[in-house]
Amino acid sequence: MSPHPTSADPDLDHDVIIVGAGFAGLYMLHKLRELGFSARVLDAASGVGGTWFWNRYPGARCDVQSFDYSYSFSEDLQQEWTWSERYATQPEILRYIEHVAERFDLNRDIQLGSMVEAVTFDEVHTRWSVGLEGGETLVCRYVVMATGCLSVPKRPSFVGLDSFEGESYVSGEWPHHDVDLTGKRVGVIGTGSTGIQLTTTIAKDAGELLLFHRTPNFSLPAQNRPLDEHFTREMKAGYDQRRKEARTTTRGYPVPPILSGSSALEVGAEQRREVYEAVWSNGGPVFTSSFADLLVSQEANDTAAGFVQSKIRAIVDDPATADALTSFDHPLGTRRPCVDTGYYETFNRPNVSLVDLRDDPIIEITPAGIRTSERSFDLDVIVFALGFDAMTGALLRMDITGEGGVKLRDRWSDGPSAYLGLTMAGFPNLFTITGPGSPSVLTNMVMAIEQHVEWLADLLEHAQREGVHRIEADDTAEKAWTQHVVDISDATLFPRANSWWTGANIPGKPRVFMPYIGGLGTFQQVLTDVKDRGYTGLALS
Ligand code: N01
Repeated sequence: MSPHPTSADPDLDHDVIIVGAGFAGLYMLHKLRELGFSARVLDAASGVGGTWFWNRYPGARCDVQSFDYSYSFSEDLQQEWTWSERYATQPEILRYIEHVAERFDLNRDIQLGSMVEAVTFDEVHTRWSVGLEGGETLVCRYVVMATGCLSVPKRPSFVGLDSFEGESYVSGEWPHHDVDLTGKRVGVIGTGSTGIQLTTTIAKDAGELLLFHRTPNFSLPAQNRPLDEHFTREMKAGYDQRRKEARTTTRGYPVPPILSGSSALEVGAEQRREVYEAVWSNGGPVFTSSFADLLVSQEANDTAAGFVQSKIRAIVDDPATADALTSFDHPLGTRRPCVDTGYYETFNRPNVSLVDLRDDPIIEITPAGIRTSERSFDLDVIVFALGFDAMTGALLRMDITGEGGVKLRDRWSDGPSAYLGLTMAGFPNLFTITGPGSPSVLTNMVMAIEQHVEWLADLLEHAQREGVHRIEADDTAEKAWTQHVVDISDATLFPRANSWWTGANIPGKPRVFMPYIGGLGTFQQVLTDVKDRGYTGLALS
């Protein structure tokens, strides 16, 4: 059994409380245990898995390739586990997470059914108290928020919502029992990654499916396929090398060699089209990496957007539906592109229709269905796929109080600010995994999580060794980093879109581009540099 630092302070229940039992919380627990810290994970859910526990709607699947969207910290684990498809389904990912929890004996330190409500700093004793729904309070030296970037669903707030007499479901709170949609008249609201996956899957069962669509999103073909033994053997033989390379990339996974890397405007139209065709056929979200300048030059972006539009038009039979699906209001890639298997083809089915909300918005939910400004739709089932209060939602849902009684909610009233996406001035010993200001959602989340967890574990070990009890971001360093995150996003096309990356999807949320756009590899260099220079920007005392 490893040493137990809490023995130095009998008033602590644990050295570290970790909030969240998803990919981040599990790895943080494992890492801290290895270092001899006592740690406990709290999660409101009845099982591990985080976002993959909750998002069990029909068709839920990851759009990062399965062999990349998985832990790299254990060579044994990655050799043992075999993915069945190029893009894993939610049930398979959840099985994987459950397997990891068992394999590394994590469950004994995970307390499920535990909703954290208040997290309060005690500046006299330099410790945090973590209050749970129901009254239990735990005291610890450090708090790690592994609360996820997409863990608070945007709930419907339509007029008349409660009057609906049929069944209704929120995608991020899908029930654990089977939902039989066979032959029913189903309305889906929302056409982000979730709505698109739902639509493609539900259309096969529903008697009639109406997709209520407001802003067209670009969707790219996954080109999903089963992974055969030969592929898996080859992949595993080079796994270690692939992961090493992944850590240096922008996206957190290697992109295929067909990508040209040059400017889209430096090549002729025919060569450009060949590149787009090749990347389209290869599939996945890497389409926006076809050329180096697609996300910084509108002119370059237009060439890619035009290609995708022509593909959609070639697939969708009904011209009015194709028009609605291709009237994009943002450059390709400035909202997270969706990745689909047959989304556009779905509109050629006789039981599927698109309801364009742009000129005919939803007015209310009625007992019978949905009423827009011009029409009424009778429905048996309504599915809300409205997205998430991303990146800050899970943190601000808790009442987090730092030094001097300052609330995180107040500190972030104009938008989030954090040093390296990890820690905030005035909130000593509190850390966020993949928080605002880190690459997180712009990359392969699992690699981003590992990067943050490993750096934080090193920091806590350093603090332990040096007798440091208090770690806090320097206000100036935090502001400088936050400004840098904004400045580099301003140099791109990203801020032009109303995306959840900017908070634009939540009424009243401050509009700030939240993730660090510089990429996982560049961020690693920043983290390494900060550490090598003795944790610059942090006050250790
Ligand atoms: O959410 P979204 P999501 N009336 O915010 C519409 C990850 N993810 O859950 O754009 C009518 O993208 C809204 O319309 P508009 C992935 O990172 C990954 O789909 O505001 N419509 C939009 O169409 C993804 O980017 C995977 O006009 C309303 C939709 O709801 C992120 O999660 C799978 C509305 C929300 O789209 C979020 O995706 C799933 C209203 N009042 C999710 N309010 C994979 O790995 C909202 N909408 C594949």
